[in-house]
Parts: sequence; structure tokens; C-alpha cells
Amino acid sequence: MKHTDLIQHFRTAGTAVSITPSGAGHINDSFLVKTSEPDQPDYLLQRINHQIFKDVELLQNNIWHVTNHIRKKLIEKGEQDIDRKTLTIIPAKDGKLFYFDGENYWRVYLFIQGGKSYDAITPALAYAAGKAFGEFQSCLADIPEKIRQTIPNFHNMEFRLEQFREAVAGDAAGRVKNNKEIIAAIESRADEMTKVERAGREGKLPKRINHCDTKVNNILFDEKGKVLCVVDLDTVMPGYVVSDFGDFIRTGANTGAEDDADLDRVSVDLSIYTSYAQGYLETARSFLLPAEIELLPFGARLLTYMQTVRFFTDYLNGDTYYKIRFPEHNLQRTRAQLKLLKDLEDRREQLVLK
Ligand code: ADP
Ligand code: GN1
Ligand code: MG
Repeated sequence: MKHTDLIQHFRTAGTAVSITPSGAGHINDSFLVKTSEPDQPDYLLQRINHQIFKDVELLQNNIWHVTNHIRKKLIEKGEQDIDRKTLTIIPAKDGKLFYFDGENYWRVYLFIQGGKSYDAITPALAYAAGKAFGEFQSCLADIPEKIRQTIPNFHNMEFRLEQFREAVAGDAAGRVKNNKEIIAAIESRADEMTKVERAGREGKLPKRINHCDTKVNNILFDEKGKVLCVVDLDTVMPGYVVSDFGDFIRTGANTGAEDDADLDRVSVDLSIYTSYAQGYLETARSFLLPAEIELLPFGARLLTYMQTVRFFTDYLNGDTYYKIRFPEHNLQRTRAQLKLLKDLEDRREQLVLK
């Protein structure tokens, strides 16, 4: 179905005049829908990857509850410009929160005008992002509706290792033999990297509503560098806060790219790390347990390790999960993440937070 036809199925205002690809996520496809009338909003049309988000209704219900809760709190605080401070779902004409065209699932959000996302940031932006993600967790702590797992075991390291071991055993793409060193690097860290799951089972770590995809480009800033809005709410679900802390460091505090071909460029930027931690703790310290705060630096290693395992598992499986831009992309991503992990390990002492 043509995108111009698709948008007709939603309760949008104005006349859609252009629909162009937007954003560079690894999972969904996004399109900016511009309308001709200056007083009408633009929209973001997204094709939901339903191979990954298998229960689209559950997914959209989660996001509906989350965005309504955030909106309610913004109103209570007397905030202005609320449509730029939370995502707004535009329902389909039949009242559903998505539209199924017989093949694909689609959703529409209000487009946040002037929102800018970065893949590389400054310490000042990192500090603001840290505060915003802390506020995000704090805001959702009392959400009355049940927020469900949109992808079961999403940040469960034990489960990710099981998937990895199955991929090694299955060797679907015949890639195991040339990558023994990576397999050994993953296995040698497996015991330490599953300690959060064990601590959770022993009742030492609580689950809270987390974002679970705190990539640096999932936060929108205004032109002055103030945080507007946290986006990409597909994976908001209960989890350990170390995950959200770690995923931001993995992406925002990397001096190179997530998939850098030049490993010399990949390392942890300590000033970004420290600024993010400072911002995050400013808004989150009041509700975090000492055990959670103590584990934050470990979270940076854990999420970098988890992403290494996830990219590499996908590589072994023959690239079935992440969008790739060239044949060995997932291997290149794996190597870059492993390099970042080693740097985080080497600088362990410098990562300790007070
Ligand atoms: P993906 O799951 O593919 O990462 P996102 O929901 O993160 O998709 O969207 C991709 C990018 O589009 C984001 O990084 C952000 O820069 C931008 N974006 C997302 N939602 C909006 C919105 N409502 N308005 C403006 N820009 C947005
Ligand atoms: C995916 O959709 P995007 O690009 O924000 C992935 C994250 C990974 C990330 C790696 C649902 O996020 O978990 O950390 O790629 N999302 C899903 O860059 O798997
Ligand atoms: Mg995203």
C-alpha cells in the first residue's frame, strides 16, 4: 500500500503532501509526513517490525499508557508545549492504536518539530540526557496500568547467552569456524555478566519501569540543547536500571561509532560518562537502592557485552534480526562493541561513581 494511502487511515488533520524516510533505527521504518497547512502538525509514520514485536496490540497499549501518564504529569506540573515533550499517538480511524494493511502494521505519532537527535554528543547534552532518563523512570514509577514485556526476556543476559549458544550450535551461516576468538571472548565473561539476573532472583535488585533502549539518538533536544522528549518507547517495560544507564553509556560515551570499522576510534569518553552519571543520579538517587547505584558502572560493561552478544548472535544466525547495510555489518558491529567493552574493562577504576 502506498504511504499516501496509509496515512488516510489515521485521525490526522491537514493534507499530507510529502512522505519521506526519516531516522536510522535498526528495527522499524520511519517516515516524515508533511502537511500543506501551516497551522496543522506534521506526523511520523512508522512501520512496526512485527517479526520482532509480535503482539502489536500489546505494544501499542503499553505506549498509549506510558505517553498518557507522562502527559498527565506534565499537565500537573503546569508545563507548556506538551506536544513536544511526550510522544502523542494518533489513533487510526477505527479507534485502534495501529493500522494493519493486510501485510504490515503501521502507527502514527505527532512529529516533534525542532526536535534534534544526536549520535555524538557533548558533556552538557549528556548531563541533560541523564537527568531526562532519571526523570523518565521516576515519572513511570507510579503508572497505574500494567506495563508488559513487549519482547520477552529482552535484557535478560542469561537468555541472550542461551540464544548465542544455540546460534553457535546451529551455525546456520557457517560462520563459527572463523570466529572462535569472539566466541571465547564472550564465554570467558559469561559468568560475571549474568550476575544481575542472579541478584534479581535473590531479591537484591528490584525491577522498575525502564526505557530499555536508551540509545543516545532516542532523546530529542531543542535548538538550545534542552531535552524535549524521550522517544522510541517500544521497549518500555520492567527491568533493572543498570540496563538503561549502561545502554546510554554504550552509545553516547563511545568516541567511535557503534559499528566503527576503525577500532582505534572506539573507546569510552570519560567526560560524557561522568556527566551522564551526574545528571542521572541527580534525578534518580532519591529512589535508587545503594545496590543499584553501586552496579551502574557495571551496567556500562553489561550492556556493551549484551550488544556484542546480540550482534554476534545475529551474525551467526545469518543476519535475521538487525537491518544491515553490507554483508559483514553485524561482525563489524560485534568487533566495535567488543573493543568498547575492553576499554571499559581497562578503565574500570576510573568508572567508579561516588
Ligand atoms: P527506531 O526504532 O527505528 O530507532 P525511533 O522511534 O527511534 O525508531 O525513530 C527514529 C528517529 O526518529 C529517532 O531517533 C528520532 O530522532 C526521530 N523521531 C522519533 N520519533 C519522533 C517524533 N515523534 N518526532 C520527531 N522525530 C522523531
Ligand atoms: C535496536 O531500534 P533501535 O535502533 O533504537 C534494538 C536495541 C539495540 C539497538 C542496537 C527492539 O534499537 O535493543 O540495543 O538496536 N531494539 C530492539 O543499536 O531490538
Ligand atoms: Mg530509535
